[in-house]
Amino acid sequence: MNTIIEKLLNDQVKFEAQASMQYLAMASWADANGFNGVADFFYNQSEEERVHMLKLVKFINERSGNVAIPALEKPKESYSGIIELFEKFLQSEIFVTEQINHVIFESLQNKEYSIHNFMQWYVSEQLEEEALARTLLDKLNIIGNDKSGHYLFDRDVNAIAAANSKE
Ligand code: OFO
Repeated sequence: MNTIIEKLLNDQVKFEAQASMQYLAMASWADANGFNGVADFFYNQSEEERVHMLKLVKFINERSGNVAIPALEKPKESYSGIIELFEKFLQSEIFVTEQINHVIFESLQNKEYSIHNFMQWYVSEQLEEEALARTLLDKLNIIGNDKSGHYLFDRDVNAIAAANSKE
């Protein structure tokens, strides 16, 4: 495997793993602070990111590349409230999208068309996740700091997410 691409795919393994651990920390914070719906939402997101990471690990191995399982940074653990949680979610998704775009750019530069093809799955995934993060954050910004609004958001977050993914 082209060494530039191998390095970029390994970096992407780290970003997906980092997102998974970040969402796990966010789920745990929500769980500990009485937001059970938000906690379930982020437990699921954490699981999804782990799947994204695994898909890359398996792909690199299938293509006879070398996988370097990365050390991760400690995720942020405490939050001022659920608005900050969803701001962090959107920021994290935007960051991952930028990194995926970089892998795609380099695959084309290096004429690695099968990598380019493989990465298209991540492009669609990011489109959905960024849209979801924006929708949920928009809703929270409408609600503002109203506690009963947060209660209803927490109760409905999984339904909102499911409805959004069908749009
Ligand atoms: Fe891995 O899908 Fe978002 O970050």
